[in-house]
Amino acid sequence: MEFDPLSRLIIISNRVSAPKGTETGAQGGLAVALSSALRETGGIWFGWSGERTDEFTGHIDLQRNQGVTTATIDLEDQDIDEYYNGYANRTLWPLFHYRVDLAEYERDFAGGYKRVNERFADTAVPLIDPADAIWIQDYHLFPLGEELRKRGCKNRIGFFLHIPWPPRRLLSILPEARALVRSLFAYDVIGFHTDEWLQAFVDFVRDELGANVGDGVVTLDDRTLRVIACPIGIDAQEFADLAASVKGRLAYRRMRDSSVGRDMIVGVDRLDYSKGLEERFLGYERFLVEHPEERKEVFLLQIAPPSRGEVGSYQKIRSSLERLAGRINGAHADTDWVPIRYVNQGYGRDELAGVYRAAKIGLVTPLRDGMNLVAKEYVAAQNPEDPGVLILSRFAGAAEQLRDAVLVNPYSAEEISDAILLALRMPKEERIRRWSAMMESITTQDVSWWRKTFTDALLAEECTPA
Ligand code: GDG
Repeated sequence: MEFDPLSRLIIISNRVSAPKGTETGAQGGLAVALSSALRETGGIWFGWSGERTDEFTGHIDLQRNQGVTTATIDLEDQDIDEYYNGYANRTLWPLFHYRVDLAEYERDFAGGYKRVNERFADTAVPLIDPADAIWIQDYHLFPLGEELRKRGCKNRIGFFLHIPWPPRRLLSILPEARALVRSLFAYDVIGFHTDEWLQAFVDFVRDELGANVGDGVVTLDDRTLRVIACPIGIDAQEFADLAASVKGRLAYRRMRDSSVGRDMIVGVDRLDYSKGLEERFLGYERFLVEHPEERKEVFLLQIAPPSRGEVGSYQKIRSSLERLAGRINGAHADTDWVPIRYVNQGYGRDELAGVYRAAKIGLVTPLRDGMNLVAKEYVAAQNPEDPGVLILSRFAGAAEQLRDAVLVNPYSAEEISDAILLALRMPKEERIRRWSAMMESITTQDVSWWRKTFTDALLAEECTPA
């Protein structure tokens, strides 16, 4: 189904990433996908500017850049502390990534989360026309659909969750779990990356809320909600082109020159405890110990730009990783070789593409991940005639599609070590066979497919009757 020319798309997410100039790779994959959806359908991207204000006024900053209209609001310090650093990143993120030990439950956080969702609804409502389709993104904004309905919004409203949906017993630990999940019945469609996350959601609404479960739909009282598994993709062709761009080739050459004939293993992750970085370093160390003959033939480049630095658990993971990298390098380095190059800064997407292409192994071992785009980017950047090997955690959503990666349990140092050896010794024909199958999958289900699949499902719904 194509977009009705009269329906605009209103995308609402925590942060808004406006197209910035024409520099290649200035925007992330999701931002590019959402911007291109808006360019095709017309509409608005609404969310927090990332800026602070002394007093929330509801003032909207409307901008138009490269055919995309953005509408942003500033938030107060208390909002940012309780909603963003608090409920979103100290409560929901750890719990939804199975880290019950790190999740904090404070009523102030829950209160701030509710208040900011109300503020989003209050300010967004005047921008919405009756024929618009609304698409809300991610765990920061679970209750926004319900808040919009309370304000009389009868539009089709969809929600996409970018992180895992946890098992029922885990989610029950959240004091507000039942009310929060009940609020999701305000939506018409909810999308998840995988069947596993979708099924966990269905289990919760059936067993905890008593919802009826049908074929792709769940019903609670008078509300029926469609649920779909719709894995996010990347723009695979664009990423392959980035690897071949001038900056991509320069980065490739620089990495090759500095490798002096050794095989590079690469990891690229936001510095986050869900990404399994400590376990990865330990698995790599095990490889060095178990295979002393291979030691100086390889090195690990870990790129990990810091994120969410105001949250204590992120400060902790940063310092413990620094210690661990220091210890491993101290124990194993030689005058002419350092086993881990650990880099805390970010790079341009074009440089990143060149780095991926120069790596014999992409080591992507999150303990839990909604999807994981780095795995797909690594595949897209490879040389088709001599591709590297992707080692991928079986607990990343991407493992449902990328069955031809070398799949590992990221908690097992032995499995990581075995996988590295297997990848280093893998014959070229097998590397090409595995890569071709993965490339086919990420090209078919790319980011445009994701966006279209979700918006088609949303547009197939009727507007909510009065
Ligand atoms: C959430 C979910 C889901 C990383 N370092 C640099 C850089 N990156 C880019 C990567 C990739 C993106 O950041 C990270 O995406 P991931 O999917 O790997 O992980 P999250 O940030 O946790 O994303 C995840 C995703 O949402 C989408 O639904 O897949 O499961 O957790 O694109 O390339 N980009 C640049 N420089 C860096 O140094 N330019």
